[in-house]
Amino acid sequence: AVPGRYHVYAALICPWASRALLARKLKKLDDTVSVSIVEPFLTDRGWRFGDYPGSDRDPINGADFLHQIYTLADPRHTGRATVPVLWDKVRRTIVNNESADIVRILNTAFNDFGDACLDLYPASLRGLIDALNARLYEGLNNGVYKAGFASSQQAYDEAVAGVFETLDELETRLSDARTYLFGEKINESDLRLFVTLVRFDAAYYDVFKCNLRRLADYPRLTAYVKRIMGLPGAEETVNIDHIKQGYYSIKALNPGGIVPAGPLNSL
Ligand SMILES: N[C@@H](CCC(=O)N[C@@H](CS)C(=O)NCC(=O)O)C(=O)O
Repeated sequence: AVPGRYHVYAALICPWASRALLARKLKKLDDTVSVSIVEPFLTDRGWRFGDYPGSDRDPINGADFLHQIYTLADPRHTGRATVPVLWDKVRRTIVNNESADIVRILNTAFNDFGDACLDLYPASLRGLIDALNARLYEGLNNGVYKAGFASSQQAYDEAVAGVFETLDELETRLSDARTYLFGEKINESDLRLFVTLVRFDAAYYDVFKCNLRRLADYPRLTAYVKRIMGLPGAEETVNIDHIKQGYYSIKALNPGGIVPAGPLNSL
């Protein structure tokens, strides 16, 4: 991999895209892999580039909508156009559009240019990381979406119970004063947990009805989120305005489109 060849298309509302953005920052790849951020509202035609504060135009392909990037890569593409996208400027195509893969690509493919000492998926922990990732996905990353988009009371009840069981468990896990989920070194499980926690009070608590407790009610998880926010560059991957604008623009969940004023002190 060479500097300048690759580009990430991302949305700051999107937790999946944000884990790729956070990996890029922590691996110190700002100058190696460029980024464009779409506007926070998912339109009828999908993600759009534009002038909303904190968003970008597309300097690479001049696209107005993300689906144009997918069509450039494959003219027959008709499916969803999701973020994140890792784009190859030389071959003019999509390298990968799965955030889990993109995090691992950023972790290993650019070590001549970024921080080679940081390993987000160390070989000795892979089994444990995979197992925790699965738990985080089920209970939190996807758990909040299952609660938010539940179409029956029972599905909602089950999902929301799972969300708070997972949060309780993680609060306990951090009770031995460890810095990160696996001790003193951050890895990809932390990235996955962080992106969901950082959206919790501003979006999931209300829009997704995950309102048994706030993140702010979990002292250790709150401190953990602030700790990761304090890592160089991490804060640039978090935009509470985009998160609120994005989630509250989901018509099925918030037909009037009103974005609430609070919460105050949301990180
Ligand atoms: N498998 C993807 C999922 C990404 C994803 O679901 N992105 C959502 C935003 S959070 C998206 O772009 N949705 C666009 C659409 O549904 O049209 C990943 O983890 O990278």
